[in-house]
Amino acid sequence: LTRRSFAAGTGALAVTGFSIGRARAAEFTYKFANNLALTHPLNKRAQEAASKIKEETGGRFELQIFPSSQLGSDTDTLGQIRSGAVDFFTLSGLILSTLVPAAAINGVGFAFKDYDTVWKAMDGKLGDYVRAEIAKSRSIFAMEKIWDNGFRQTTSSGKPIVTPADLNNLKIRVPPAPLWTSMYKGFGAAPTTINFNEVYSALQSKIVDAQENPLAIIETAKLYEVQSFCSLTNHMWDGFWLLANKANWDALPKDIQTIVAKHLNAAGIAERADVAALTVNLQAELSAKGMKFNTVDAALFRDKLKSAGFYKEWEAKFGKEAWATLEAAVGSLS
Ligand code: X2X
Repeated sequence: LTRRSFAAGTGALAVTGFSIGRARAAEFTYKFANNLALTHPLNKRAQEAASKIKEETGGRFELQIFPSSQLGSDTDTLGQIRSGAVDFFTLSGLILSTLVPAAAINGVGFAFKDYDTVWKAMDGKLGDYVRAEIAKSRSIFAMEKIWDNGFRQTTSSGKPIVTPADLNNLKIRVPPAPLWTSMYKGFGAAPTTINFNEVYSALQSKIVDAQENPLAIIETAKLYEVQSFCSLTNHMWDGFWLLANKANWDALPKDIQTIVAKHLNAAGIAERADVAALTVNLQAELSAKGMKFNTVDAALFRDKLKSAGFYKEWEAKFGKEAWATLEAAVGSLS
Protein backbone atom coordinates (compact mmCIF):
# COMPACT_ATOMS: atom_id res chain seq x y z
CA LEU A 1 0.00 0.00 0.00
CA THR A 2 2.85 2.34 0.74
CA ARG A 3 3.71 4.50 -2.19
CA ARG A 4 7.26 5.81 -2.20
CA SER A 5 7.58 6.25 1.53
CA PHE A 6 11.04 7.76 1.27
CA ALA A 7 12.17 10.52 -1.03
CA ALA A 8 15.47 10.14 -2.86
CA GLY A 9 16.93 13.42 -1.58
CA THR A 10 17.92 14.14 1.97
CA GLY A 11 16.78 17.73 1.93
CA ALA A 12 13.05 17.28 2.36
CA LEU A 13 11.43 19.16 5.16
CA ALA A 14 10.44 16.62 7.74
CA VAL A 15 6.77 16.89 8.55
CA THR A 16 6.46 13.50 10.22
CA GLY A 17 4.52 13.49 13.41
CA PHE A 18 5.58 10.05 14.65
CA SER A 19 8.45 9.40 16.99
CA ILE A 20 11.26 6.98 16.19
CA GLY A 21 10.47 3.47 17.30
CA ARG A 22 6.82 3.91 16.51
CA ALA A 23 7.48 5.35 13.06
CA ARG A 24 4.77 4.62 10.60
CA ALA A 25 5.06 5.62 6.98
CA ALA A 26 2.25 7.62 5.51
CA GLU A 27 0.03 5.80 3.03
CA PHE A 28 0.77 8.45 0.41
CA THR A 29 4.04 10.38 0.32
CA TYR A 30 4.08 13.05 -2.39
CA LYS A 31 6.84 15.41 -3.45
CA PHE A 32 6.45 19.16 -3.95
CA ALA A 33 9.40 20.79 -5.75
CA ASN A 34 10.10 24.51 -6.08
CA ASN A 35 12.96 26.85 -6.91
CA LEU A 36 12.72 29.24 -3.95
CA ALA A 37 14.58 29.62 -0.65
CA LEU A 38 13.02 28.23 2.52
CA THR A 39 12.61 31.79 3.77
CA HIS A 40 10.33 32.79 0.87
CA PRO A 41 6.60 32.94 1.79
CA LEU A 42 5.88 30.23 -0.77
CA ASN A 43 7.83 27.68 1.27
CA LYS A 44 6.47 28.89 4.60
CA ARG A 45 2.90 28.47 3.36
CA ALA A 46 3.65 25.16 1.64
CA GLN A 47 5.10 23.84 4.92
CA GLU A 48 2.06 25.03 6.83
CA ALA A 49 -0.26 23.35 4.31
CA ALA A 50 1.74 20.11 4.63
CA SER A 51 1.18 20.05 8.40
CA LYS A 52 -2.53 20.76 8.08
CA ILE A 53 -2.95 18.07 5.42
CA LYS A 54 -1.10 15.55 7.55
CA GLU A 55 -3.28 16.36 10.50
CA GLU A 56 -6.59 16.35 8.64
CA THR A 57 -5.81 13.08 6.84
CA GLY A 58 -4.84 11.46 10.13
CA GLY A 59 -1.30 10.93 8.83
CA ARG A 60 -2.35 9.16 5.65
CA PHE A 61 -0.91 11.84 3.35
CA GLU A 62 2.54 13.34 3.68
CA LEU A 63 3.73 16.22 1.52
CA GLN A 64 7.51 16.42 1.28
CA ILE A 65 8.74 19.83 0.21
CA PHE A 66 11.96 20.24 -1.76
CA PRO A 67 12.89 23.95 -1.87
CA SER A 68 15.79 25.66 -3.69
CA SER A 69 15.66 23.45 -6.80
CA GLN A 70 16.95 20.48 -4.76
CA LEU A 71 15.49 18.07 -7.30
CA GLY A 72 16.94 19.94 -10.28
CA SER A 73 16.54 23.11 -12.34
CA ASP A 74 13.09 24.30 -13.40
CA THR A 75 13.66 22.80 -16.83
CA ASP A 76 14.58 19.41 -15.28
CA THR A 77 11.69 19.53 -12.84
CA LEU A 78 9.19 20.26 -15.61
CA GLY A 79 10.28 16.91 -17.07
CA GLN A 80 9.85 15.23 -13.68
CA ILE A 81 6.35 16.59 -13.06
CA ARG A 82 5.32 15.37 -16.52
CA SER A 83 6.67 11.85 -15.88
CA GLY A 84 5.34 11.68 -12.34
CA ALA A 85 8.75 11.52 -10.62
CA VAL A 86 7.60 14.71 -8.86
CA ASP A 87 3.96 15.17 -7.78
CA PHE A 88 3.66 18.93 -7.29
CA PHE A 89 5.73 21.78 -8.69
CA THR A 90 5.31 25.55 -8.60
CA LEU A 91 6.44 26.98 -11.94
CA SER A 92 6.22 30.37 -13.63
CA GLY A 93 3.64 30.30 -16.41
CA LEU A 94 6.27 31.74 -18.72
CA ILE A 95 8.62 28.78 -18.23
CA LEU A 96 5.66 26.40 -18.49
CA SER A 97 5.01 27.97 -21.91
CA THR A 98 7.81 25.80 -23.30
CA LEU A 99 5.19 23.03 -22.95
CA VAL A 100 1.91 25.01 -22.96
CA PRO A 101 2.41 28.18 -25.06
CA ALA A 102 -0.69 29.97 -23.70
CA ALA A 103 0.72 29.90 -20.16
CA ALA A 104 3.05 32.84 -20.92
CA ILE A 105 0.13 35.24 -21.51
CA ASN A 106 0.32 37.04 -18.14
CA GLY A 107 3.96 37.92 -18.85
CA VAL A 108 3.27 40.33 -21.69
CA GLY A 109 5.25 43.47 -20.85
CA PHE A 110 3.42 46.11 -18.79
CA ALA A 111 0.07 44.33 -19.19
CA PHE A 112 -0.99 44.57 -15.52
CA LYS A 113 -1.19 47.90 -13.74
CA ASP A 114 -1.82 46.58 -10.22
CA TYR A 115 -2.62 43.51 -8.08
CA ASP A 116 -6.39 44.04 -8.21
CA THR A 117 -6.24 43.58 -11.95
CA VAL A 118 -3.93 40.58 -11.58
CA TRP A 119 -6.12 38.60 -9.18
CA LYS A 120 -9.36 39.42 -11.01
CA ALA A 121 -7.82 38.10 -14.22
CA MET A 122 -5.99 35.09 -12.81
CA ASP A 123 -8.88 33.97 -10.57
CA GLY A 124 -11.25 34.72 -13.45
CA LYS A 125 -11.44 34.16 -17.19
CA LEU A 126 -7.75 34.54 -18.04
CA GLY A 127 -6.71 32.01 -15.40
CA ASP A 128 -9.50 29.64 -16.46
CA TYR A 129 -8.30 29.86 -20.05
CA VAL A 130 -4.70 29.07 -19.12
CA ARG A 131 -5.67 26.22 -16.77
CA ALA A 132 -7.77 24.62 -19.51
CA GLU A 133 -4.78 24.83 -21.86
CA ILE A 134 -2.51 23.24 -19.22
CA ALA A 135 -5.02 20.41 -18.69
CA LYS A 136 -4.87 19.62 -22.42
CA SER A 137 -1.31 18.39 -21.82
CA ARG A 138 -3.01 15.42 -20.07
CA SER A 139 0.13 14.70 -18.00
CA ILE A 140 -0.24 17.71 -15.69
CA PHE A 141 -2.85 20.18 -14.50
CA ALA A 142 -2.81 23.38 -12.44
CA MET A 143 -4.49 23.70 -9.05
CA GLU A 144 -7.13 26.40 -8.89
CA LYS A 145 -5.18 29.24 -7.28
CA ILE A 146 -2.04 30.65 -8.83
CA TRP A 147 0.60 31.75 -6.26
CA ASP A 148 2.32 35.13 -6.39
CA ASN A 149 5.84 35.65 -7.62
CA GLY A 150 5.34 39.38 -8.03
CA PHE A 151 5.95 42.43 -10.18
CA ARG A 152 9.44 42.09 -11.56
CA GLN A 153 12.18 44.69 -11.03
CA THR A 154 15.55 45.03 -12.72
CA THR A 155 18.87 44.70 -10.89
CA SER A 156 22.32 45.38 -12.30
CA SER A 157 25.94 45.57 -11.22
CA GLY A 158 27.70 48.17 -13.37
CA LYS A 159 25.19 51.01 -13.72
CA PRO A 160 21.56 51.73 -12.88
CA ILE A 161 18.84 51.12 -15.48
CA VAL A 162 16.98 54.41 -15.82
CA THR A 163 15.97 54.68 -19.47
CA PRO A 164 15.54 52.04 -22.19
CA ALA A 165 18.92 53.12 -23.60
CA ASP A 166 20.52 51.69 -20.44
CA LEU A 167 19.39 48.23 -21.58
CA ASN A 168 21.30 48.50 -24.86
CA ASN A 169 23.49 45.42 -25.22
CA LEU A 170 23.14 44.77 -21.48
CA LYS A 171 24.09 41.19 -20.58
CA ILE A 172 20.97 40.28 -18.67
CA ARG A 173 19.88 36.90 -17.37
CA VAL A 174 16.33 35.88 -18.26
CA PRO A 175 14.50 32.69 -17.25
CA PRO A 176 14.25 29.98 -19.93
CA ALA A 177 11.15 31.13 -21.85
CA PRO A 178 10.72 32.54 -25.38
CA LEU A 179 8.63 35.52 -24.20
CA TRP A 180 11.41 36.71 -21.90
CA THR A 181 14.09 36.48 -24.58
CA SER A 182 11.83 38.21 -27.10
CA MET A 183 11.04 41.04 -24.67
CA TYR A 184 14.67 41.77 -23.87
CA LYS A 185 15.64 41.62 -27.54
CA GLY A 186 12.83 44.14 -28.05
CA PHE A 187 14.50 46.36 -25.45
CA GLY A 188 17.77 46.06 -27.37
CA ALA A 189 19.48 44.05 -24.59
CA ALA A 190 21.59 40.88 -24.88
CA PRO A 191 19.53 38.31 -22.89
CA THR A 192 20.96 34.95 -21.80
CA THR A 193 18.62 32.21 -20.54
CA ILE A 194 19.74 30.70 -17.24
CA ASN A 195 17.68 28.61 -14.83
CA PHE A 196 17.11 30.24 -11.45
CA ASN A 197 19.27 27.77 -9.52
CA GLU A 198 22.31 29.16 -11.37
CA VAL A 199 21.47 32.86 -11.22
CA TYR A 200 23.40 33.79 -8.07
CA SER A 201 26.64 32.26 -9.33
CA ALA A 202 26.14 33.64 -12.85
CA LEU A 203 25.88 37.15 -11.38
CA GLN A 204 28.75 36.58 -8.96
CA SER A 205 31.10 35.38 -11.70
CA LYS A 206 29.89 38.15 -14.04
CA ILE A 207 28.66 35.78 -16.75
CA VAL A 208 25.80 38.29 -16.78
CA ASP A 209 25.61 41.82 -15.37
CA ALA A 210 21.89 42.06 -14.67
CA GLN A 211 18.74 40.10 -13.89
CA GLU A 212 15.10 40.84 -13.13
CA ASN A 213 12.93 39.44 -10.33
CA PRO A 214 10.44 40.62 -7.70
CA LEU A 215 11.82 42.19 -4.49
CA ALA A 216 10.81 39.13 -2.42
CA ILE A 217 13.21 37.01 -4.48
CA ILE A 218 15.98 39.62 -4.59
CA GLU A 219 15.81 39.46 -0.77
CA THR A 220 15.32 35.74 -0.08
CA ALA A 221 17.81 34.58 -2.76
CA LYS A 222 20.29 37.19 -1.49
CA LEU A 223 20.77 38.66 -4.95
CA TYR A 224 21.61 41.97 -3.24
CA GLU A 225 25.00 40.42 -2.42
CA VAL A 226 25.91 40.26 -6.10
CA GLN A 227 23.97 43.25 -7.55
CA SER A 228 24.35 46.97 -6.78
CA PHE A 229 21.37 48.70 -8.38
CA CYS A 230 17.65 48.03 -8.41
CA SER A 231 15.46 49.78 -10.94
CA LEU A 232 11.74 49.69 -10.15
CA THR A 233 10.63 48.81 -13.67
CA ASN A 234 7.53 46.74 -12.74
CA HIS A 235 7.75 45.44 -16.29
CA MET A 236 5.85 42.19 -15.77
CA TRP A 237 3.65 40.37 -13.28
CA ASP A 238 4.72 36.77 -12.78
CA GLY A 239 2.98 33.99 -10.85
CA PHE A 240 3.60 30.36 -9.98
CA TRP A 241 1.08 27.78 -11.14
CA LEU A 242 0.94 24.91 -8.65
CA LEU A 243 1.18 22.02 -11.09
CA ALA A 244 0.21 18.46 -10.21
CA ASN A 245 1.01 15.23 -12.00
CA LYS A 246 -2.38 14.02 -13.25
CA ALA A 247 -1.87 10.25 -12.91
CA ASN A 248 -0.48 10.52 -9.37
CA TRP A 249 -3.31 12.84 -8.39
CA ASP A 250 -5.88 10.44 -9.83
CA ALA A 251 -4.32 7.66 -7.71
CA LEU A 252 -5.44 9.45 -4.51
CA PRO A 253 -8.78 8.64 -2.89
CA LYS A 254 -11.39 11.40 -3.35
CA ASP A 255 -11.48 12.36 0.33
CA ILE A 256 -7.72 12.91 0.37
CA GLN A 257 -7.84 14.90 -2.88
CA THR A 258 -10.40 17.21 -1.31
CA ILE A 259 -8.28 17.85 1.78
CA VAL A 260 -5.07 18.36 -0.20
CA ALA A 261 -6.70 20.76 -2.68
CA LYS A 262 -8.37 22.75 0.09
CA HIS A 263 -5.15 23.38 2.00
CA LEU A 264 -2.95 24.00 -1.03
CA ASN A 265 -5.35 26.56 -2.54
CA ALA A 266 -5.71 28.30 0.84
CA ALA A 267 -1.91 28.36 1.13
CA GLY A 268 -1.68 30.06 -2.27
CA ILE A 269 -4.10 32.78 -1.17
CA ALA A 270 -2.19 33.29 2.09
CA GLU A 271 1.11 33.42 0.20
CA ARG A 272 -0.22 36.26 -1.96
CA ALA A 273 -0.91 38.33 1.15
CA ASP A 274 2.51 37.43 2.61
CA VAL A 275 4.36 38.58 -0.52
CA ALA A 276 2.42 41.85 -0.54
CA ALA A 277 3.17 42.47 3.15
CA LEU A 278 6.84 41.56 2.75
CA THR A 279 7.27 43.80 -0.29
CA VAL A 280 6.12 46.94 1.58
CA ASN A 281 9.34 47.05 3.62
CA LEU A 282 11.79 45.54 1.17
CA GLN A 283 12.96 48.69 -0.56
CA ALA A 284 14.05 50.06 2.81
CA GLU A 285 15.64 46.77 3.88
CA LEU A 286 17.50 46.26 0.63
CA SER A 287 18.66 49.90 0.68
CA ALA A 288 20.07 49.29 4.15
CA LYS A 289 21.99 46.36 2.66
CA GLY A 290 23.52 48.70 0.08
CA MET A 291 21.29 48.45 -2.99
CA LYS A 292 20.68 51.73 -4.78
CA PHE A 293 17.11 52.16 -5.99
CA ASN A 294 15.67 54.25 -8.80
CA THR A 295 12.27 54.62 -10.44
CA VAL A 296 11.64 54.80 -14.19
CA ASP A 297 9.15 56.28 -16.61
CA ALA A 298 7.52 53.00 -17.60
CA ALA A 299 5.90 54.58 -20.68
CA LEU A 300 9.35 54.90 -22.28
CA PHE A 301 10.02 51.17 -21.86
CA ARG A 302 6.59 50.25 -23.13
CA ASP A 303 7.00 52.49 -26.19
CA LYS A 304 10.32 50.85 -26.93
CA LEU A 305 8.62 47.42 -26.94
CA LYS A 306 5.83 48.77 -29.13
CA SER A 307 8.17 50.17 -31.72
CA ALA A 308 10.13 46.90 -31.72
CA GLY A 309 6.89 45.15 -32.75
CA PHE A 310 6.73 43.14 -29.52
CA TYR A 311 2.96 43.43 -28.95
CA LYS A 312 2.03 42.66 -32.56
CA GLU A 313 4.34 39.66 -32.60
CA TRP A 314 2.90 38.17 -29.40
CA GLU A 315 -0.70 38.94 -30.31
CA ALA A 316 -0.16 36.79 -33.40
CA LYS A 317 1.62 34.05 -31.41
CA PHE A 318 -1.02 33.78 -28.66
CA GLY A 319 -3.90 34.04 -31.12
CA LYS A 320 -7.21 35.92 -31.05
CA GLU A 321 -8.92 34.12 -28.16
CA ALA A 322 -6.03 34.43 -25.71
CA TRP A 323 -5.25 38.04 -26.63
CA ALA A 324 -8.91 39.09 -26.36
CA THR A 325 -9.13 37.41 -22.93
CA LEU A 326 -6.02 39.30 -21.80
CA GLU A 327 -7.25 42.66 -23.15
CA ALA A 328 -10.67 42.13 -21.55
CA ALA A 329 -8.84 41.99 -18.21
CA VAL A 330 -6.18 44.68 -18.65
CA GLY A 331 -7.38 47.02 -21.42
CA SER A 332 -6.04 47.58 -24.92
CA LEU A 333 -2.35 46.80 -25.39
CA SER A 334 -1.61 47.90 -28.94
O1 X2X B 1 13.56 32.15 -12.55
C1 X2X B 1 13.16 33.15 -11.97
O2 X2X B 1 13.68 34.26 -12.12
C2 X2X B 1 11.98 33.06 -11.04
C3 X2X B 1 12.43 32.53 -9.71
O3 X2X B 1 11.40 34.32 -10.85
C4 X2X B 1 11.02 32.17 -11.65
O4 X2X B 1 10.76 31.10 -11.18
C5 X2X B 1 10.41 32.65 -12.91
